[in-house]
Amino acid sequence: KTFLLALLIFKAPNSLLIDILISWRFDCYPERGVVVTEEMCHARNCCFIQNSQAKTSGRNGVPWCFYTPEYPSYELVSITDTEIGKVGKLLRNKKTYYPKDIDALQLEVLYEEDNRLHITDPAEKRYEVPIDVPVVPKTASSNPSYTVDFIKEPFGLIVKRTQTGTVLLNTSIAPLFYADQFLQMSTSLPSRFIYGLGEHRSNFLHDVQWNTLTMWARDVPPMELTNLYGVHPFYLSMESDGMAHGFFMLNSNAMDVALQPAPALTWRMIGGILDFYVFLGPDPSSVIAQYLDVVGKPAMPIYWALGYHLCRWGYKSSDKTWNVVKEMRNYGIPQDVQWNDIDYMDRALDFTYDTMNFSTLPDLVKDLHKHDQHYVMILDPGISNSLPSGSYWPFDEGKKRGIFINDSNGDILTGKVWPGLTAFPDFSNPDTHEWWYQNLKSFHEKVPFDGVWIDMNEPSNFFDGSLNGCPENELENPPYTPGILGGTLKTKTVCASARQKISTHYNIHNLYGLMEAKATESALRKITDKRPFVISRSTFPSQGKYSGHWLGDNRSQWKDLATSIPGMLTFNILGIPLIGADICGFGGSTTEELCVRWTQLGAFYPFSRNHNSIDEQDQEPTAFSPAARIAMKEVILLRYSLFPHLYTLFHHAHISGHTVATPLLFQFPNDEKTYGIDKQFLWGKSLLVTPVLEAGQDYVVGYFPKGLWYDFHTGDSLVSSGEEINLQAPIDKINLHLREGSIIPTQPLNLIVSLSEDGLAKGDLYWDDGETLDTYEKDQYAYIYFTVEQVLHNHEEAAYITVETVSFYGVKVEPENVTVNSQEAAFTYRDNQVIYFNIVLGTTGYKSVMILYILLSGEF
Ligand SMILES: *[C@@H]1O[C@H](CO)[C@@H](O)[C@H](O)[C@H]1NC(C)=O
Ligand SMILES: *[C@@H]1O[C@H](CO)[C@@H](O)[C@H](O)[C@H]1NC(C)=O
Ligand SMILES: *[C@@H]1O[C@H](CO)[C@@H](O)[C@H](O)[C@H]1NC(C)=O
Ligand SMILES: *[C@@H]1O[C@H](CO)[C@@H](O)[C@H](O)[C@H]1NC(C)=O
Ligand SMILES: CC(=O)N[C@H]1CO[C@H](CO)[C@@H](O)[C@@H]1O
Repeated sequence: KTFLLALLIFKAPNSLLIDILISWRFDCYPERGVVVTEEMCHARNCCFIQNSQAKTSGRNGVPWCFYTPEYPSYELVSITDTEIGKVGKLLRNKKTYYPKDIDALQLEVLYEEDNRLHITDPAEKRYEVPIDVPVVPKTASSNPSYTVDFIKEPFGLIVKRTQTGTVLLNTSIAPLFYADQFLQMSTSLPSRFIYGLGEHRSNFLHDVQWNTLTMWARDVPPMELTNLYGVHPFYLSMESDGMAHGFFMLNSNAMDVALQPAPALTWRMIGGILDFYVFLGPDPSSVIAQYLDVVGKPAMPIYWALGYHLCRWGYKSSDKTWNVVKEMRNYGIPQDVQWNDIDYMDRALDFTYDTMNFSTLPDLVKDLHKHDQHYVMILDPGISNSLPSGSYWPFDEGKKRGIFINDSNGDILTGKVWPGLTAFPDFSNPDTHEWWYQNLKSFHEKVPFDGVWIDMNEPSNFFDGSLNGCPENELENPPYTPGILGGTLKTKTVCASARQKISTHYNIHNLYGLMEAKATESALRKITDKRPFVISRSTFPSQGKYSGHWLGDNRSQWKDLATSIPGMLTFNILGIPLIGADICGFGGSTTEELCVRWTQLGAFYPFSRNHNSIDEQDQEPTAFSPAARIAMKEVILLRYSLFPHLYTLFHHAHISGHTVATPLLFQFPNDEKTYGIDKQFLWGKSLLVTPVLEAGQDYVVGYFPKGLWYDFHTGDSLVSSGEEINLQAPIDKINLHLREGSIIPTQPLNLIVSLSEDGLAKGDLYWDDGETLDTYEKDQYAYIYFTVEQVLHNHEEAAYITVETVSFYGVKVEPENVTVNSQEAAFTYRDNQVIYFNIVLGTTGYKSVMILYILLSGEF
């Protein structure tokens, strides 16, 4: 028998051989909570070697039960060329150990673009993820940067990068499974450097030491090794030579993604089809842009979204909320947005407010608007179903229109959330979107909110399944259940067998947050006729088109401060750049020092909100000592000064699929030392943020990739050979450095120019009215590109802009005079090679042009 032979091989007394093989063992018994025995393993025709490193099989250890190299799988029986690639036919003639194998598969290989390969299986009529992806072109890309080869039997697929020969995918390393409720495909990885695969709490760089990441949207305070709120089956992987590729599995079913040290990865999904894309980059930023070409680029945020947001659960009254706003004003601390958590609602009911304790809410919102501030409140999907008939329109009308999720008997499914027993809107039904819009619209007439925070949309349920539990069937108890927290699909959500318009909940659970965000976004467009502001807890690929995200219910502790950076970076590569953690932490009480450090880091979250839980100590900036308050105010002001730059970065995310908060490795892909960095990050290409992440520190060690850097605050230069540098970091300072060769616009409009060794620099500014929909698409914007071509002159074109000051960093010799458009300008030159001067020059209106020639003259 095959497995006996394999056993002999694996038991060869060559320890090196065994070591290598261990990392290449692919788990034949991934079921959780099972201690696999030899008999159980042999029943699956697999090899059994008990290993002391692993306590149980599955989850996170060396598998005891694993496939032999010749384990039966599909056979490729034909492959032919088509206009756009190839079609093949796969047949299986030996059953697997999961029910309902699909014996015949069609394989479609689509050479969609030079840097995008798409492989799918269109044969069987099965559930497919309902998100828009690009239409398959009619003809194949003319110059693909990849090759695709096949292994006939057992079937395998090999994708290589043409230029280097690097193997990006090799699926012949383990058998392909394709049963009704169990799809499994493994691939080798070209390196251990792999990123993405959200939403999990981990380092930015995933660990490949037997690390299984489970995906199933779930309400749980973030912790390691569990499935969290969102689902993102996308990874970015580094190759050698700084090249990178990406992989997107377009599947929304519950799944495990198992990483192992070979390095290799296994997709294990319990439904849908095999439909995936490979993005060839070749640099990491291009990989992300290519991924976002498929799922959709993020929306351009409304300008005030960039501001400082304040929120907490437990303000208890609108007057209390109002006082917070007034105190912020009194201390002159910038605040653009005030939020409320569920306490504003009457008995936690959506689309109501408590007319006793929140009686002044409409006035508060008017007052915010008068001060050019904005208001955002929470909404949960659960709609109370137990009020007297005729007293709660959202439920009565929803029931009438049949827009709620039904149980498998066809009755409205009853769950439990904050208001008690609830029904859940079925956002896969377009009628639900209309009903949701009408609810939002009539609430907006009472409380003219500016944005919506959608929470609890995994959807979260205080029952497992429903009030009446769930039936026993193959959807609730699939043959294989991924490593979901709680052990079953229904844990803390609705039954998998519940019925929704387009499919069973089993298939579309992970899309609940996306579909609710879509409904909310389109409702807000109609109500406000401005760019919608939506923040969602649960997310799925393409979410960035509709909403931002916050990192969930993190705690007020130093560790959570640090892990917010990997969370933020991961969501940036997943196309949801409007992201941040709750500043100062949500659960638990913060300390003053932690809150100051968190406000400093939070000033560099693309989405910057301080949010606190109920019954914890206050943590608004106004709640602390004068010294702490001032430190927080300073860094919030620093954020505000950088808005022109931040807004421009969001523009590039919207138009070109760039990241806003950027991992260092994206800018330095040839420097392997950057691959694991997640205690520092960049804004865009050039602004390096090095926060303090530990208690009691007045210095911080940061890595500086090779090159010339400038201290953003002083202009002092620093030359790094690619080394770690000790930086002073007193409690009132966050370290910020500007990479050579950049021009950063700050407000009021000042240009900060950091010259390269050769005296070059460039930068840009995107500017519009900050709120009109589709300004870029409608040509209602100014885009200004700044370049310094030589140290001696700077040339800019501008519109609707007044440039007031300019600073150049790295001017080696003091010029004799400075002229701006032939007018002499008074300037200040400092010993640290910084020159600073005022100019006032501007134009009004879009499409007008301002030309600015700056001449630094002297003996250089
Ligand atoms: C793909 O994997 C198989 C099985 O491990 C191996 O024999 C083969 O050499 C690999 N192919 C390539 C191109 O790496
Ligand atoms: C309003 O506030 C009071 C005092 O905090 C509290 O006792 C009461 O329960 C609140 N009312 C509602 C409806 O929440
Ligand atoms: C749920 O039940 C209602 C009432 O019978 C019906 O109108 C609606 O179409 C059902 N929805 C689904 C998705 O089955
Ligand atoms: C600036 O200095 C240069 C020489 O360094 C000189 O030629 C030029 O006339 C000066 N311009 C003005 C406006 O003083
Ligand atoms: C601050 C913090 O701990 N952030 C973590 C919160 O949880 C998310 C997952 O939702 C992680 O990605 C963050 O790193």
